[in-house]
Amino acid sequence: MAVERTLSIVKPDATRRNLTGKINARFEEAGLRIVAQKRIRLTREQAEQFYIVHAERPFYGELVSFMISGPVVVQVLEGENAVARNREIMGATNPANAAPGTIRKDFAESIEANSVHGSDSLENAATEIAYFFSGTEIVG
Ligand code: RTP
Ligand code: MG
Repeated sequence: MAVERTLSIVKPDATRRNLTGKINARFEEAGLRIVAQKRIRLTREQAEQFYIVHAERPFYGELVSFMISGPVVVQVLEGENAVARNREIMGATNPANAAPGTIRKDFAESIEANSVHGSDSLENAATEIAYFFSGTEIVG
């Protein structure tokens, strides 16, 4: 296994309920290191571009509106097999299908307001990290 970096976003439903620390603890307890982090408000254009692969999906408009409905915390997680490991810690997209002990099972409100985003491949992770962070903002 290789040390990887992945992009994580604590979504507006989670920042609104003050869950950033609890979610970060899940990452750290699982051996992932938060090597960059900032709390921002996405612009509509940023959210549209970030989720552009879903542009044709019926939920795209609602997803963009949700992602700009409050602050998000964008972060870079680093560790062994970080992309897949983070997806395990997050759990399934729909919290009803998420495994016990995952972030989405324990915190998500719905299939849309599901508390966290995580990159789904190493290639997408690199693109998504560069979307939010410059090299000097990431301290491994
Ligand atoms: P993410 O990209 O946020 O890490 O989530 P994911 O891979 O588990 O799910 P994906 O299929 O990429 O969907 C992106 C986000 O869109 C919202 N969604 N809403 N209403 C719906 O049926 C629906 N389906 C997906 C969720 O916020 C999901 O995380
Ligand atoms: Mg996805």
